[in-house]
Amino acid sequence: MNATVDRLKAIVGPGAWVTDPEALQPHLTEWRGRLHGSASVMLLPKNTAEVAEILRVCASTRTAVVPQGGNTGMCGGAIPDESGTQVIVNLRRMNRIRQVDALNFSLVADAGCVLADVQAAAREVGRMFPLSLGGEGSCQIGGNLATNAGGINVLRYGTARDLTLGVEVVLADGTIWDGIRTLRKNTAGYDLKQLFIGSEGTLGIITGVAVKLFPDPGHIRTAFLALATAQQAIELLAEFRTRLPESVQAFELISKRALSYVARHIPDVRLPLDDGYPWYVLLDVAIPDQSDALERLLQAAIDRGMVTDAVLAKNVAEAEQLWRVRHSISEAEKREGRGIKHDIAVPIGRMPEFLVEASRRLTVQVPEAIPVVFGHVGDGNLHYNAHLPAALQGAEFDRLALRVTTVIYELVQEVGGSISAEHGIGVFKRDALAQYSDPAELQLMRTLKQALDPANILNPGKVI
Ligand code: FAD
Ligand code: 2HG
Ligand code: ZN
Repeated sequence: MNATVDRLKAIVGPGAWVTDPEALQPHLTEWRGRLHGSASVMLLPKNTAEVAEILRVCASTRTAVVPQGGNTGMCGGAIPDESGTQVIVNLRRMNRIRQVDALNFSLVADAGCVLADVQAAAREVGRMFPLSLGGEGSCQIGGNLATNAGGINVLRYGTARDLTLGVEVVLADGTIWDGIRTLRKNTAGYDLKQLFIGSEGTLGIITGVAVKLFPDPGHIRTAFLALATAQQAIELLAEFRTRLPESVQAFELISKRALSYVARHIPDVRLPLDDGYPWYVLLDVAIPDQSDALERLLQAAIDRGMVTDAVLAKNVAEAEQLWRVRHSISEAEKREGRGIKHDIAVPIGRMPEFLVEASRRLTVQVPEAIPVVFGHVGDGNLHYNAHLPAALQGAEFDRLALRVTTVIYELVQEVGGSISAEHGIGVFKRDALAQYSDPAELQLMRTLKQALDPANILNPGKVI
């Protein structure tokens, strides 16, 4: 092992590897501290050729590699196992914007570019890169593609998969596949980029990306609403989408408990409305500055009893304050204690029924569970998280947590949903994927893994 590590260090050169335990520490655990691994070295390659050389050495020595971006992932996919034999390849030094083409509405970048920097590069040429999520100041565009990230603007612009035009990938044997294309149409054979998007580092290391840009949507109006039922939120969404076609960019659902956790744990965030209402919606609509269409729609909804109370941001600073509330939920939940996360997708029309039935079953089957629900309701994506009383620890916690998860995932199956909408599988959901997938689907995934990584050196133990 030591000889291999020496060879790998020599590839990246002095200053571009980490073995010091203290410096390694943040890279050996995920942000909630739920998983702790060990690694012989973390390598920080500066270009694709170095990544290829690293994988050639790892393939010949059968050394396992864990690709790592900003380490903001939710499923433990970027964390090495406990053996101490795995090597982390962190892409953070590969942070060059390679090309921005305003006329072609495209951008090409190294995979290690931070998402916020990609957004900024697009803005500089009057364009917009719409992928946006709470971790955007730390996560990398390569990590976003590797997890097929979603976030708040999927409703209008799609997921990372929809936003990708091409990828550059280093394969398990060190071969570089230059799949960087900035074309809107390309039917020359299989669409190979799709294999790597959402593969969480198990099929190749993404070293470069080509993504779609969009026209600047112009003026965005942001509103925070209180509602009596989730059903009203779904109906309101359909109405807004019909009355303001192609304008609704974000439509987030927040439960009373999620909001109350923010109030309890995030001191510098001010709640726009009292936290006593059952449900809240936070929405972004792209409409011209002088238009009062949003006000009129909201007033009509209030008059019909669809919306109980509403706050409209008067300027960008107020809109940012409203979004801070939403983006603080994960941190607030973390401070509340150990949560049980379920990042599920359900058909939007069945969401109200899902919410009522999930709550009913949990009350009967695991009365200790405290649901903390929020999510990107416009995409049918709920974060149906749950907490258990703090007194429950160890095996007792694990037993009840499994029961909660089983209740939720079984219902997800029944309504034709998915156990992972946008966070991926990693290690946390690997067993659930095996349990809830169609056997043919799983076998196809194994066949792909075997074909692309026969020695199983790419992020072993993750996804399948
Ligand atoms: P990492 O966490 O480093 O890695 C994630 C996985 O991708 C791992 O399996 C890793 O091995 C693999 N990987 C990373 N880089 C590469 C690469 N270059 N090539 C191959 N494999 C690679 N996600 C959403 O979808 N929507 C949200 O709204 C959202 N909100 C979030 C809010 C907060 C506060 C946080 C902390 C996270 C949030 N996330 C959200 C999670 C999201 O999936 C990640 O933030 C992001 O997409 C992962 O990027 P990363 O660079 O941090 O990847
Ligand atoms: C979000 O939408 C993220 O804020 C995180 O996807 C969800 O913490 C979660 O469960
Ligand atoms: Zn989310």
